[in-house]
Amino acid sequence: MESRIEEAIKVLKMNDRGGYTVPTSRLYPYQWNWDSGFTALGIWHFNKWRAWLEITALLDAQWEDGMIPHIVFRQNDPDYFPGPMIWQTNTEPPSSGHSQPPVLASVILKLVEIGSGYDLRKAREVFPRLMAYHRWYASARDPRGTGVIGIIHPWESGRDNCPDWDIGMESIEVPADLMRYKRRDTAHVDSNQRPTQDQYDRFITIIQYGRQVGWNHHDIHSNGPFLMADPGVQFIFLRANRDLLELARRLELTDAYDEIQEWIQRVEDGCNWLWKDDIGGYCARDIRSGRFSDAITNASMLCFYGDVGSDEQRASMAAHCRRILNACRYGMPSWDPEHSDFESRRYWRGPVWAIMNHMITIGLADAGEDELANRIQSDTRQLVEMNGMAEYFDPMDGTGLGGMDFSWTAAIYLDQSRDGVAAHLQNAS
Ligand code: 9WN
Repeated sequence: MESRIEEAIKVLKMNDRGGYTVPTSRLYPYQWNWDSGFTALGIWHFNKWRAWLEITALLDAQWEDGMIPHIVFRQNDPDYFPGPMIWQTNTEPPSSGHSQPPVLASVILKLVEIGSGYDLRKAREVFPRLMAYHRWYASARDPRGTGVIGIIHPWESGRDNCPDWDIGMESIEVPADLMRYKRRDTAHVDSNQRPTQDQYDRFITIIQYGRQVGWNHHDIHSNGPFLMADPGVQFIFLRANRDLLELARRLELTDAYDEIQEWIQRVEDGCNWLWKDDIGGYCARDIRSGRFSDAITNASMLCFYGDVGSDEQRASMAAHCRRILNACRYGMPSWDPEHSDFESRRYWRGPVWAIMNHMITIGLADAGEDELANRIQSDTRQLVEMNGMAEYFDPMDGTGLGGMDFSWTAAIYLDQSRDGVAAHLQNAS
């Protein structure tokens, strides 16, 4: 029988479209930003130059202002909605109009840490692009320098239909002249596992607004239909800045230190704005109204990855982690299973995601929370070993859900099994 390692390598090769990797065929037929970051990490274990090609292909789509878009459309594919004609960003290559969680610097630092001179050389080549990307995040997503990063579309969080966004989504008025459109996702995946129609209308309303203002990000931040603080993007950006600083040190790029240190300080200071006292944890928050979401998610749990909080705050988050893990069979669910809005199979409203587990595990291990880190790492492994490379998993019974043969799940599995991959490649040669 084919081992899961062989299967994971096969999935990544199968999803290779010649220089970039799709998350899975049909459902997601383009290159996605954070998917490609994690995917490069997995590919690296069996093909180093191809892993770097994944990264440079993504960077090839970087906008002049530094933004790395969330989707790069290298061809038109009728299987996905909304495609390039809907976004109308007028970029080469065509791309969507906002970004995604900025994981790239952290992935690149990892490749440098486990790699060789080749990786260091490639990292040097892309370093200015990473600086431009972080500069864009720090200005376009926090133009007033508050330290709180605002996302302008739930898709920018990568956690599309999480209840975190319900407050921000409620206040979006769907215009009478909303473009007519036909969804494609529900033709590939059971609609019970996907966002609802009402949510889609609001997703498209934000895109229509972006188009109307020519994707002017300062306008969208000030006046757009949606602006929320996401613990996920906040902590991932903070971690990415810390990792970028470490990368600058390894590359001896001293000129970059001050600017990166400023970003770190500001974003670190901003994190407390996401602390909700009565929950005793970090929650998403609407930037304009100040209203909080009211549950702990897998993104809240990235506080350790961002390395934030007082001793009391950390203790409270670790206690939430323990409680949530006790409430489900496989952690870390994307929404608190003890909250009434929990849905174990609906996308980001409950299911477990391997990439989130990967970052949560790193953070918990860094914080010395080894027991929690081990539990989550072992759950991720078990889920893949039992049910293969699914897009996401039911935290109650482990069922694999969404798209199958999914690149980032395969990539995280390979990264977790790196010794096994090396042995496998040796046997195969
Ligand atoms: C919209 C590709 C992407 C992931 C996101 C995930 C989902 C897209 C969609 O798929 O989002 O970007 O159409 O549902 O939520 O995190 O990057 O895998």
